Amino acid sequence: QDSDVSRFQNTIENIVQKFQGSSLQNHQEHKFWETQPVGQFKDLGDSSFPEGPIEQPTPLSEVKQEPYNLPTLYEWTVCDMDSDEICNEVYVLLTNNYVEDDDNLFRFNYSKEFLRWGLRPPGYFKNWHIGVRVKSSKKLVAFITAIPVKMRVRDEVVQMAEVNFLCVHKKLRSKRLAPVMIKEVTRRIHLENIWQAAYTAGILLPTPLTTCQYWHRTLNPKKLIDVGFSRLGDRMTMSRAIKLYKLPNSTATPGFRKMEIRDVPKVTILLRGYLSRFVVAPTFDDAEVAHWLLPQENVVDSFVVENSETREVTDFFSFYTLPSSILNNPNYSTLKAAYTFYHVSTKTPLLQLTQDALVIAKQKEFDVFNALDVMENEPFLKELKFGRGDGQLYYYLYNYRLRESLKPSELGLVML
Ligand code: MYA
Repeated sequence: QDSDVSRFQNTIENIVQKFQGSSLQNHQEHKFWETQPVGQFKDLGDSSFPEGPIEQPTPLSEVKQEPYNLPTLYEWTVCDMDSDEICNEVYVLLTNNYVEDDDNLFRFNYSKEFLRWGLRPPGYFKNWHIGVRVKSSKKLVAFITAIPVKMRVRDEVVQMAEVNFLCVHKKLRSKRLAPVMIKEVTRRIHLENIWQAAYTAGILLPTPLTTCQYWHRTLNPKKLIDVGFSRLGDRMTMSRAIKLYKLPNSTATPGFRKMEIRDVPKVTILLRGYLSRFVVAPTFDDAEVAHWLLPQENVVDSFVVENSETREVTDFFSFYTLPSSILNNPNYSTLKAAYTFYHVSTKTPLLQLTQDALVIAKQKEFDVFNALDVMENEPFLKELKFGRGDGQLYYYLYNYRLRESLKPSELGLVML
């Protein structure tokens, strides 16, 4: 019966998306996206297409060898993230021009250490960190990146790129620079003989793999209310809110400790096992687990649960640190936010594991703890007093079609 219900929900979703799609096409064309190998709104619900690549690879010799043309005032640059100076230029561009919430109260403020972590996983390509400069002043005005990832879709592992950090300076918006940047990153990915990609965006494009939602767990109610992140509901007072969101002073799970390098092989096994349950999920090897999950101050925090007698690692939890700038507030400049990353529970209930993570995040003075409704997150969110955020996060695949869109719980992928 459950699967009937979910099939029904899927159908409804498809109808809603179809409606949004057709209304979008009436009001807004997708001049660029209509030319790309992605599912198109007009084809939604048509199950006659086979699953898998939309276009076949072309011989590498037929891939365009020279970069796409930019408007004459601009030039391409590779952003070498090893260089402090260039890393700083990227940081400044993103800090001033990257993603804002719908009300323009907050803007993501990825730290330099975070950008270096996020952009240099094992096997990364330097020339996939692409910038655009003004020729005359050399000012960095746009950016787009990709990193390699092995993604499993059902039973198939597909080498893909994850595309992220697309940003065009506010003064250069709506000049069709983004499509050129997307084509250029695509070209460089093709040159590595990779033909698929995954990406997320807060806007609806043709057409999502799934539509997810952020949930937020208040850790510092006073500040969140002061800066307009949350509001006191009816019959809620500040002192009640403080009481409601209070957390224990220490973690509850015996053997809960920071992940160490010696845990890597065990965590890899746990994570590979867990991620195999989802329809779409990355597959990580030891080197990738070490890169993505070993704790790094102010970047990523990871914990294991180790049985004190058997020394077995049974559970794992991680979150990453992504502050937001608070725009135009006289009292505060930064919102300190933690985001759930990957986790595995085999012995400790996920609810308890997450509660322990909340305790740690509170100790580390985070203001809010965010989670997506992907994987098996949904059930614990309500229990742990997360509130549903507004706005959606859409996940996309490039040049790979699935018969129908997924439920968030069928997705095992978290992107930064
Ligand atoms: S998501 C984060 C995106 N960044 C921001 O939101 C930061 C603030 N905004 C900006 O910097 C600009 O508004 C951006 C657009 C740069 C986003 N994903 O140049 P335009 C399409 C995909 O005139 P601008 C992230 O980083 C738009 O629908 N397409 O617009 C993942 C329109 O096309 P069409 C987008 O506002 C990125 C065209 O661009 C997005 O000046 C994944 C308009 O261009 C978006 N977020 O600049 C990229 N926003 O007419 C795709 C707008 O058709 C990767 N557009 O509707 C695809 C895989 C590639 C690799 C494949 C390998 C095989």
